[in-house]
Amino acid sequence: MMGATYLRKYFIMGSQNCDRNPVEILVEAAKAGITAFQFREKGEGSLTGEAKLELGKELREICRQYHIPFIINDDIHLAEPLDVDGIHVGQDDQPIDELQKMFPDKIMGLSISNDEELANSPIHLVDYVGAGPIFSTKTKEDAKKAVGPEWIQKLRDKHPWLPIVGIGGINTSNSKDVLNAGANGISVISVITKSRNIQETVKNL
Ligand code: TZP
Ligand code: MG
Repeated sequence: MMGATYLRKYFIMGSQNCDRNPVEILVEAAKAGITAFQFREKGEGSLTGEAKLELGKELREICRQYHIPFIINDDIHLAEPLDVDGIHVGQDDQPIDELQKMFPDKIMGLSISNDEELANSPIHLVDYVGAGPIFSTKTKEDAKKAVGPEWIQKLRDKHPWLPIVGIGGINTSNSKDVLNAGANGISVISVITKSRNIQETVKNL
């Protein structure tokens, strides 16, 4: 698979996913070789307002230091203050065509969970698609049905050049299945935030 190498080991996190300092976790993950980062501060226990902005700034600086793209989940009002490299949205967020006009130079990522969503998505306007949940996950409360690596294969057959990153329940044992199905990379939350050895975990993803 060529191109979109930044998708290979894409770490997603917010403070609500962390049992210890998120700044330390991101530094360890960056040193270990993650290729992209998404700040996803949402759900139970997440920060809001000024605290969210302040944490975002710290995480953004780490990404700058390690030359890792910094992508914001949903919060487009943070795109400017955090000087983000990209924006990731879901099916129920602001439409991609509007975002593309507002932020023509930023990486645009879109979540797609099934055939119906695929049919209704302007994939010609996105830089990559987040496909999943591939496996079942406890990290996202409202996660849709797990689709399995076969769905990546189907997406890949339909769209040979589309940058695809798998998401949901991915760990060091099953990441190869996602890559072998045709994904450019894998995105993970808990396997890194809960790892006792981030160096090893990232290496084995
Ligand atoms: N979208 C679909 S599954 C998921 C998101 C944000 C959570 C992935 O977390 P984990 O811990 O890697 O399963
Ligand atoms: Mg969203």
